[in-house]
Amino acid sequence: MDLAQLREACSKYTKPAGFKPSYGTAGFRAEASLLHSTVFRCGLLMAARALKTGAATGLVVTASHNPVADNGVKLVEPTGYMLDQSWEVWADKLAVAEDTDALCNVIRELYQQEDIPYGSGTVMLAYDTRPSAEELVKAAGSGVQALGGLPIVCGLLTTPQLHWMVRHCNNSLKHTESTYYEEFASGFCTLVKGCKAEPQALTVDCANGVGAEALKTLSERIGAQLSVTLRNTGEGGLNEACGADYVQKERQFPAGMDDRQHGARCASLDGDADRLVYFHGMPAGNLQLLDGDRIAVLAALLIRDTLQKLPSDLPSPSVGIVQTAYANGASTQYIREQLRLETVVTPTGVKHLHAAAEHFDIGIYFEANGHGTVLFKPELIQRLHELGDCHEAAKDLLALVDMINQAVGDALSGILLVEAALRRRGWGLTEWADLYTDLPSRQLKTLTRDSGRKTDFTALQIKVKDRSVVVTADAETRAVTPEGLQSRINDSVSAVPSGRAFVRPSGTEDVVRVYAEAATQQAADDLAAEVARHVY
Ligand code: 16G
Ligand code: ZN
Repeated sequence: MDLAQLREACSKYTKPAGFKPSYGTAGFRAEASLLHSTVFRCGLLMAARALKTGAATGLVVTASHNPVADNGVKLVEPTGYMLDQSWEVWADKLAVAEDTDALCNVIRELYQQEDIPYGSGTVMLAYDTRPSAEELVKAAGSGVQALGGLPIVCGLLTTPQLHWMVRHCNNSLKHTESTYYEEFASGFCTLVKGCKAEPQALTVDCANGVGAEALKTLSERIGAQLSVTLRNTGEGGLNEACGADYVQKERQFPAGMDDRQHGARCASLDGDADRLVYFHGMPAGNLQLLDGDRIAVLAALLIRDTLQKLPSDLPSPSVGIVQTAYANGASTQYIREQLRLETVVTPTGVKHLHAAAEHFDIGIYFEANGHGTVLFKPELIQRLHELGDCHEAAKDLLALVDMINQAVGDALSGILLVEAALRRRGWGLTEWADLYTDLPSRQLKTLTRDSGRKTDFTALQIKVKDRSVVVTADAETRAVTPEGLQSRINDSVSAVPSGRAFVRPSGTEDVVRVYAEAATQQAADDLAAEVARHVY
């Protein structure tokens, strides 16, 4: 490490006074103009991580579903997974270092404690469509170079594409954007080959984000086997009244989409295309949401159908589904009782679900918000390869491995997975939705005591001085502090038929979130409001 070069580079990216960024659930996010020093320091971090692991790492400049004025970073391990949790503390320490001296001290401490070898680490960089991207990517690159590393700018990509590229690069596989499309397209075409059902028209809300271009390219590669029409491809504001987060939380049709006629098949991506939800219009103009829970169930059905066709003398792989406390209780019941599969609940955030899914031969993980994927253990993939070309089922499972991003949740993979699963069953969204009926639920992030309008939850605010006073356990289903909070929640829940509720501090916003579920919508709304009042 050249100290003089490091000091000089650090002094060009000073941290705004009083700005205290924190790594949060999935990286840093803030108003873009505040982030130059943070992103520069993430460049330093990932160059060091590349040296420590002896492999390329990655960094994506994106703020996912946040408004266009925000930006952020997501950090990628050599495996393509998210930054190892043991290094989040270094990310935080670097990000909050007040000045160049303090920053150089943290770097020194990092090198000593982690025993970082000298050399040049490679960091692959990508960015989404935000106008602040160019400057921030430059800052990230300068951070990498300040530690003598090599930044490789891979360009405008979805977050999952960069995760996929880093993983493929470190596995010595072809890792161009074009290979990504080829592998996904070929996996999909194998799975739908011979299907009697015709491709169904799908309209996709691309959140005016980076997913629009990527999905266009992918669907062109696939050709007639996939029939998609793209909306919100950049003509409107990024994530503005559109995208997966909006549709899932607001239960509203996205801007520019009037596909309200009963049954029209629609889907939404989020701003960096790592989340996906499906929906369709119901009579009376209502929207029915098919969320991450339902994608997990559909994936499980497809996998079960395929595994049943494998030769019976093979040991059957373990299959499990990982959810969070936000998963609708009806989905968990369906998975356990109808699919007879194991379910595991973890705290919110892909890093937790991903780790739990790795315990299964086939681990399906999805958050209700549409973030998730299906992981296949390398040993299983090896066994499937050994079965060779003579088993259709093995070929189909290997096609799934090609088509499903093995690094991280990917909305493009998700679309192919859903479309292949529906087509193989000859189903529409109605049959998929009819598998089970969601329990009515309500999410609140805000509530003011004096709002008075019990059901207008968008206007409500939970005012907590410090969200960290709420500490949870048991995968966020139990509040450990403040004292007495959980017993008040228990009292409220026990009075409500099929009631369930929990509170947790958000990892991405300065709020406490409340979730409640009950036999009727009114009961779920009332329970959420009551639990929210306990949080004061
Ligand atoms: C981040 C997470 C997402 C999680 C959300 C929760 C990743 C890549 N993203 O967007 O999985 O659902 O945070 O947000 O892990 P919250 O903590 O504000 O509720
Ligand atoms: Zn996202």
